[in-house]
Amino acid sequence: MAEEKREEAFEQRAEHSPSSLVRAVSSERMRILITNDDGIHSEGLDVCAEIGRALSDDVWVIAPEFDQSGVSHSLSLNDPLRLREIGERRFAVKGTPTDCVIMGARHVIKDRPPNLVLAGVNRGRNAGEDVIYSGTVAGAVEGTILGIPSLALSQAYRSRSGEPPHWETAVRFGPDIIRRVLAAGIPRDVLVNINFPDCAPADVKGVAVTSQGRNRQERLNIDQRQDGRGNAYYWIAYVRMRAQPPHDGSDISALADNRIAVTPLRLDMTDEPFMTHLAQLFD
Ligand SMILES: [Mn+2]
Repeated sequence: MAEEKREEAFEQRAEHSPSSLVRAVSSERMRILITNDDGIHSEGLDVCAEIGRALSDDVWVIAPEFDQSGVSHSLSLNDPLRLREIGERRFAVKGTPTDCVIMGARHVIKDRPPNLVLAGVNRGRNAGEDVIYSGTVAGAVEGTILGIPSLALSQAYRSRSGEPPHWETAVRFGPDIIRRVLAAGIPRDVLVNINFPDCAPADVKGVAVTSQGRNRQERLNIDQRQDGRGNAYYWIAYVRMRAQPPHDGSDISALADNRIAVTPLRLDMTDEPFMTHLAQLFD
């Protein structure tokens, strides 16, 4: 779809039902809930809080006790949630990112619920199908389900490089991008997934608004090993592939070009063309 057409469709939708546009309140009154999936002790969580404090002085951190990467949208139904107050406006929850957002909005700060949820900054990108597995994206999804404007933030990096992630890239560009997105307004039932490229701030080539790309699933692999008694055990592993992704306007291709990828994602996963096609089968 041409850019103008898309803009028109967006405006029509906004006009049609004004309530479909969620607008965040002015920054001095903005209450921000920060969560992540890497856990309460992760560096990226502090980076996210720093981004939050650039936007408002009312920042609450509620994050999982332990690393929850890959838990996706898990909800703890069979185990109790334990809440531990660590400091001023800072809590750890023995639970998932989804649990944390619900605990925040419906318990810890329910008297004045957050008007922005920031999830991250994840250690590693969440692009393509990563968003399906990601606990970081799930935190933003949960905020969106609760009607709160929500963004997921991830810092791409090569885990085997031995170099730490370029957190300074997220810190440098995060606040301005979030401010602009909030000023435009995020439609209801939509969240924004932001990925920062694996490079220093000076090497960032700009911001790209992107679609959700496709990872190469051949990368997924089972790594079989042997324990001390000769019994097999397994790790889910990713095989490294160096191929350059195609220039397809996706989050993955933007990151390969050192651009920041900003991807709007919908809660509604219905495939409308196929829905129409299926309906004809059952007429
Ligand atoms: Mn993670």
